[in-house]
Amino acid sequence: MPRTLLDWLEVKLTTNLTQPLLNLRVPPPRRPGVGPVVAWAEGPDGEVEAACSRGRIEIRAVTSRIWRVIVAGPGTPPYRSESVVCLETHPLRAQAAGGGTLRIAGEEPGLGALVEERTGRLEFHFAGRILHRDSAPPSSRRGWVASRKRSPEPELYLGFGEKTGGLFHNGRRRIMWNTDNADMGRRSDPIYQSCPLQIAVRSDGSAHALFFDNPHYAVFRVGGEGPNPETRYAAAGGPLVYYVLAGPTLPEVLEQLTLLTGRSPLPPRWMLGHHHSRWDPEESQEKVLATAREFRRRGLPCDAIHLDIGHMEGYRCFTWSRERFPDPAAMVRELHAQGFRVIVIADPGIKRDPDYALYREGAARGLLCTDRRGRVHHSPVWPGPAAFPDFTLPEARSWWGRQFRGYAELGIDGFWIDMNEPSVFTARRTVAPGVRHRGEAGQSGRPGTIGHRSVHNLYGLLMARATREGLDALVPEGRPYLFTRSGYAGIQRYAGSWTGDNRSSWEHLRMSIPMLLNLGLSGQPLVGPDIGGFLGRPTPELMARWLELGALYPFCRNHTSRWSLPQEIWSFGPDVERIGRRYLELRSSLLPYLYTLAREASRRGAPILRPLLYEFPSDPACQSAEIAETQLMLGPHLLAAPVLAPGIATRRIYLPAGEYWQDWWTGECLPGGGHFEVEAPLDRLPLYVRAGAALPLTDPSPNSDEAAGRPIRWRVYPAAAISGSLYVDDGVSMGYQRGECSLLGLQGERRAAEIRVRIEREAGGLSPVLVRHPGLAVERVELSGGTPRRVEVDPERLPWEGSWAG
Ligand code: MIG
Repeated sequence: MPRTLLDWLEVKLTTNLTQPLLNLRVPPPRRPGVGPVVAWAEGPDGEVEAACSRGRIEIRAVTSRIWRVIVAGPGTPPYRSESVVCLETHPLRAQAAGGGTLRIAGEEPGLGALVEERTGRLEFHFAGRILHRDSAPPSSRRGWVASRKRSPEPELYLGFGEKTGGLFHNGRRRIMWNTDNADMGRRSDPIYQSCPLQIAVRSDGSAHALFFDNPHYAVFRVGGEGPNPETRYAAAGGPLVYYVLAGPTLPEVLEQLTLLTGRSPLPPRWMLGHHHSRWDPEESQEKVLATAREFRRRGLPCDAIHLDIGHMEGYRCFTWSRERFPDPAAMVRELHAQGFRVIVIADPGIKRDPDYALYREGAARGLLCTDRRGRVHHSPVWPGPAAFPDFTLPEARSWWGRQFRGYAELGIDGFWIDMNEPSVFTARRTVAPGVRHRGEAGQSGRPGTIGHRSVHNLYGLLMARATREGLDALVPEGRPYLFTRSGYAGIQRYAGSWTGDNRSSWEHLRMSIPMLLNLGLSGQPLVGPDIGGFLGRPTPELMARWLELGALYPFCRNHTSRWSLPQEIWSFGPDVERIGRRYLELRSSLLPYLYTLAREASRRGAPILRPLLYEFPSDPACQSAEIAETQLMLGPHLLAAPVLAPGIATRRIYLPAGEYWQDWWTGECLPGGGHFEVEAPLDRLPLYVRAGAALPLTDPSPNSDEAAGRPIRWRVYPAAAISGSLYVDDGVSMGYQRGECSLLGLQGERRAAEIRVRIEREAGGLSPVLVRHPGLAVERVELSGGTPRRVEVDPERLPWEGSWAG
């Protein structure tokens, strides 16, 4: 058999067969419930505590609309979270309600719970409707914990972080076990990240969610499509903990989730530009510089160049190959001079090599994961046998964080952390369950006593935390960018994500939409897959379509594997290059809008890419899978309906109700609330602006720094009500935290033949009009589809007022 075929078979067998079997854990069919309530009381922090015959139930209001339930049984350890950062408590009251139930109420009228005293089963209701009720008593004991909940109404289920397949999880099994699935497809589960978050959306568009905060291996049997869907959840360790996020709208669910698990900090503006990457077996300084020069020579927008593991000396992290990267400082200088930022990869596997200082130090100081007997554990990865930092240990985290000093001194601008499931080259694809971690002081009685299984799903999150904290200490006044492959709920506090090793196929192009939408709904706004696909070679047609959609990904990076051919935009011929240029320029001109969206995500948790139902919750068409999975909103104003199959020149699209939608390319206005067959030749991404939008735009530039030096045009799409916002700051420093920023709101209305707009400062200390700093100036407000006859704007004063008489 040819070698490549053998390799392929091996990957298939280990990832699709052996790996799931070796990691599989099957919840027992039934476990005894927590037992009848024997006593209850209101606790000192306003929580309600019910003592049951086999454990206890604690209910606490974190905010008036976020309630936490802990069911602790015999032998379950205390609850501790790496994910939740909000520790407020609001008072709850308990009251016997007759019929053997206990009624629990808090500050939010209409949100409450009933406890069935005979069984400990809970029912939650909000605004006169039942959210869910336990269909079996909650169970929490040593070993597995379990919960079953039924909804009285049909629901669509979203969330669960990074998953392949479709947007809705109804009827699916969802496994929480971070896995380097080297050959993922529509049905692969689990993959790199875990997020035990189930969002429910009802037919009227109302939304609520359950977040089961538990990093153990867990299985969801997600409720199906019937009238009373039941979701079964079980995790291989306790206690049973879940948060009820009451909504009642999707934006509020996101606000609640990200209040709880934290928000993605404002990225540097250049992060929103176009990134280029390649895992090149012959990666070298010369090749990197040649690629960068080619981008500039061709005038294609590009903001960042990424270095993969080929830059290291024998895959030793934090080293440079002397032969291939003889002068990294000179390389970084030249890249910076050409307007590129530089991103470098880091892997957790530390080569077993007594001459490698990092390994020696990690081993000597006890900062590496061990086996049961306390000896350093090794598993094979790229450098051969390697050891793994014990990121559960605070000293190991700060040690790891300090390793980035050399990169920081060179001026490296960002980092990607990979292989942090952790992924190893054995049939199990991760380190053995016998591997031990030490944890925070006091977390385990003795050092080295936390089994890997209890922290496996946290390894990527903790590596991201270590890296983020290290970078923040090394570059306190900057915003070094970090993104990760593995993660757990809350990862957005430390890092953005890319979605791992996809394929150059139409299926993966299509799958990227629901994947990114669900990541966004799980609290992660800054996400993107490898544009063009990591494994395999896209046809020119697929590459063109991917560049069109990719221009709207929050994280826009072209990346490919060592087994693929070069995937630079120009390597597919002049047609693809022309199309690539057009869409990268589109992205570049949208930068003020994208940056405003990233700022909104950092404040309220709102995703950048949104399913249509986020913006149009009560439009039933937006809940149909076909529309919800193949169309998307970029923020509140732009709707795209990308082409996701070969050989297509027109596509059927749905435009939700609204005054009109304006075609980005032709300016034609289509009425809202209907299906249309629209032109979609190879160079056309169907893209529409919502009536009433005020879209901040700029002229396309080779990189975002230059774009930021250009004036902003605020384009108004007239409608009865007009609104938009614009956030500006210097894009790179932490000055925005001291008020060196400006958030402007544009409001307007159309009355008869006149359109009036008014711009006001909503936050921040800078007036972008008065401070004529490049990139902070709004040059003009323009009207889409016409030239105003009269514009009354006083550019020297805020608020602005302008009007068009037409
Ligand atoms: O085992 O660093 O997903 O983006 O190029 C492969 C080499 C290791 C996997 C990442 C991919 C990266 C590659 N890495």
